[in-house]
Amino acid sequence: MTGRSEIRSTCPYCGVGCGVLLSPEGEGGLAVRGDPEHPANRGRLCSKGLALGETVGDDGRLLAPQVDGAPAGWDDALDLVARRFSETIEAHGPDSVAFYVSGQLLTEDYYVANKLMKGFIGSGNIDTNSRLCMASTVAGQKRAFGTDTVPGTYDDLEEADLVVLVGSNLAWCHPVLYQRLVAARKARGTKVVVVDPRRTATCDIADLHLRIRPGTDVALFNGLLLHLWEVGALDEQFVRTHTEGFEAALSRASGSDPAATGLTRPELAEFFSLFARTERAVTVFSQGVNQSSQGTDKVNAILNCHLATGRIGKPGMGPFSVTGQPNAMGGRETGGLANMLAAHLDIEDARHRSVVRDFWAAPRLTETAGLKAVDIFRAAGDGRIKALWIACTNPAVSMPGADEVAAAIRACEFVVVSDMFADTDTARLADVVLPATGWGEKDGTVTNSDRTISRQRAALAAPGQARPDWAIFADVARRMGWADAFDYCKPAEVFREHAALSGLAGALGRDFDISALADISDGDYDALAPARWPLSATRTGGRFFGDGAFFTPSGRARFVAVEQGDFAALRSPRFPYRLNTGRNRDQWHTMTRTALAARLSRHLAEPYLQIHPGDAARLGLAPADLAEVSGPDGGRAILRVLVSADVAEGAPFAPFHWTGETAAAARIGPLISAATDPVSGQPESKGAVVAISKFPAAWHGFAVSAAPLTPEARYWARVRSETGWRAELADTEEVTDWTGYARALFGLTGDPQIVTDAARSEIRLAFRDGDRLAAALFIAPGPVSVARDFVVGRIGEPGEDLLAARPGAGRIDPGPTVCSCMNVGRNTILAAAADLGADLKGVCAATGAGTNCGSCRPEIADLIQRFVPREAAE
Ligand SMILES: Nc1nc2c(c(=O)[nH]1)N[C@H]1C(S)=C(S)[C@@H](COP(=O)(O)OP(=O)(O)OC[C@H]3O[C@@H](n4cnc5c(=O)[nH]c(N)nc54)[C@H](O)[C@@H]3O)O[C@H]1N2
Ligand SMILES: Nc1nc2c(c(=O)[nH]1)N[C@H]1C(S)=C(S)[C@@H](COP(=O)(O)OP(=O)(O)OC[C@H]3O[C@@H](n4cnc5c(=O)[nH]c(N)nc54)[C@H](O)[C@@H]3O)O[C@H]1N2
Ligand code: SF4
Ligand SMILES: [Mo]
Repeated sequence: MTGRSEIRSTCPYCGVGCGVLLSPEGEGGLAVRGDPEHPANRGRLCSKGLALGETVGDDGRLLAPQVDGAPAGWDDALDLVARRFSETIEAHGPDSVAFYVSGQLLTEDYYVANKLMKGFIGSGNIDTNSRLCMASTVAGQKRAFGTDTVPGTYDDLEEADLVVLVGSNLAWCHPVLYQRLVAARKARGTKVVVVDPRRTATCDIADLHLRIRPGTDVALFNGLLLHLWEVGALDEQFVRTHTEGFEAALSRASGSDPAATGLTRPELAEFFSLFARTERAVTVFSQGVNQSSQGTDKVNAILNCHLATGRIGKPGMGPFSVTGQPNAMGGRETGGLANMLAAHLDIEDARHRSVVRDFWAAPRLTETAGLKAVDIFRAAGDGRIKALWIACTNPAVSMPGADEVAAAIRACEFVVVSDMFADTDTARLADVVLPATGWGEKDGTVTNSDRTISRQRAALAAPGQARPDWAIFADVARRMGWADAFDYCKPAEVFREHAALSGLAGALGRDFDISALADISDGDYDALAPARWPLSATRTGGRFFGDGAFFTPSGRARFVAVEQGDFAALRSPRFPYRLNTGRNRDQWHTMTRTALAARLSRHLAEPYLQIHPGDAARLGLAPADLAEVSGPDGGRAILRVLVSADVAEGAPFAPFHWTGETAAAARIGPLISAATDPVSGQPESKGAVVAISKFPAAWHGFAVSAAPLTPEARYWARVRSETGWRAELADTEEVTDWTGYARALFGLTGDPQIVTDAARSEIRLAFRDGDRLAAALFIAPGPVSVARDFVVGRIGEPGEDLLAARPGAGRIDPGPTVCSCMNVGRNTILAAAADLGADLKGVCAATGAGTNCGSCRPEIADLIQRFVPREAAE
């Protein structure tokens, strides 16, 4: 039940698509709790969802349109955008313009943008950040099933006896689904296999962790297919009646060598036999599969094994692509990728095109696919694309070759960016920046990983002049001369049109059909409860393909013969390390929203390089040193060293969250090569070749401040803290005037109190505002060792002994935060564990850690297991 004033909505982060209940609290505040009635989460939320209330408000928001860096009125800005696009199309044709959009747009936003580009401008040049995310899955599913269909539902993870997680760090990236799996495993003893070269928090529940050599998934699943055939574990009836191409796939698979995975024979045998004998098996896959120059083949290697055993579309069985973004699926449903039409229809099919053309009364529907993300930016860089509109994504950070992408945006004649925030790395490069409303302020629908459509509802007023994306696109379309086709007043109108078009697709025998909602009233749209598609007169919710009916011309599923790749190409003598990249538990992508919540920055407050002890020793890197990482295309990053055997030798890991706003040199995008999968066009974001060396810092610093900091140093990283801001700093140049340096850093003019510890060559400076501490800076020749949370807590307090910089007597320094909901640090957990032993439940109960959303429980378990025996002995 909702409370009287609560508004039902959906979390804007991951593809789990959890329901939330929102209560506006006045002055822009928002209380958030999990919706007990939403089928995806049944009341649960993870740390990011729980902190949503701390990320709303006007802080950093773009409040008015900007043209050439100056505020402008909406009419002027929209006129300019429409005029520049129209003139460019007039002079150079429809393919001289492009849109680059996002899986974080709502379905209604996406529908309008896609209709404008493909139907009215008449080009296929609209692509989305889903190209960096789900494109390989889309391509793989289309090859096998004839459509981009996710066959199963979340319930399958709970009804399975075996869940294989391939290239998925579910514990951090889909935390609520992970919690559902943890609960199911407890109840029914589900076996869990994790296939990941890295040991992640997800491995906490793994019965078997297969640390494959990066990129060798095809060899593993080809080996599995062969094994299933050898031991007679195939569903021959299913293969014979409902599929085609099995022999070719099997024969190609027999050419693969599972030894290429680097796994031992017993490991392979255990996995193969577990899969062969467990009927109820679900294979969950994510970016370790998709983000690869062989991503589509990896997807098909997995699908082949499920088709061969007939384990698809039945309770507890099936391949399951977990989507990243909240509306990755809605984007696919509206045709937001350059090679798709709307409603899962195919651009290359003349009949499909004619249905869409007639439905839209489109003057010049595109006949061909457009440029994919990497190619859009290449074309913007070399002048083929002359007008580009980027909405709801931050490509100057997240694209491979991000430095070239930034240069291409700069070089392009006319660039429009729609974003919530004024100062993103991408917005700063645009000619026109349009203020968009964001989560909490906008209305529409999203589709999660298991095809459940949920409403996002507005609970707060739009800040300044911000407007919803669908309305901005429609306004420009009207100004370009298509007033009737874009005459929308509200998202419900867009949704009805989208649902009606899907009915035509359904009539053509396609999977995506929500025609039951085509006549939904405004009131029913407002009240729409989460519902899984298909939703038509003949089909409601449920699974696909259990009946063996596929969407290919023959009605049979296709096995795809896939070959294990050649990984020698990925190695280079000058760049001998293979950099793996991905996500942190408490940050979302380029941090524009999550960085607003101080507690989310406590978990991992700095960009880091996780590197194997053997590599670290070879490179002369000690824990907490800084490493310089460089790539063949000139990309460079400076990252904090985390020495850990969780990563394999030669294959370090770095999160890609940091931007030019949050760090001096920690964007990972410039290190990633623009090599893409030949079928899907998805970049290889998980395998950059890099060189690593120690960053020769002359000094390291740690700064805290009540006001924002402006660091000047070759290395810095800043985040919000509970009392203001904190930053890590380092440089190779000595500083002679620390007082002057600190004044510039903090924007303060007063005289600091200075303590110099000559024996350790350390300097500490503190600024006061009256008797309260306003800012402090700690400088040391090596990594600064102060109790950071303690120092952060002193800001705004009457400061007596801060420069001693050790926690006060009798006080425990809690250490870096592990549990962000209950704010419990590592040292607190280790202290409790030293008393209680390796008892996860006891430690959680004693400290409060892990008792709310539970996202941190794998980490607590890991800490206890790995550190207690040693630390207790010390
Ligand atoms: N906290 C948080 N959650 C998020 C997001 C976020 O930014 N923050 N983003 C969301 C989005 S958009 C997405 S797409 C999802 C991504 O969710 P995931 O795909 O689960 O996350 P990643 O960390 O990108 O990568 C998953 C794993 O792939 C492994 N891997 C690398 N190379 C290989 C390989 O060759 N084979 C195999 N089998 N594994 C490999 C990596 O070691 C990594 O642990 O997360 C969503 N959820
Ligand atoms: N190295 C490396 N690179 C990667 C990945 C990786 O694993 N490794 N993962 C890739 C993947 S899977 C993904 S999904 C991408 C994500 O990469 P991006 O899409 O670039 O990341 P976000 O930070 O989510 O960018 C969303 C932008 O939209 C803004 N925004 C939020 N809501 C709204 C809205 O309602 N309207 C508008 N107009 N703007 C809004 C935000 O402020 C932000 O600037 O990164 C990809 N890049
Ligand atoms: S798991 Fe967390 S981030 Fe994902 S939708 Fe649910 S609350 Fe949001
Ligand atoms: Mo993603």
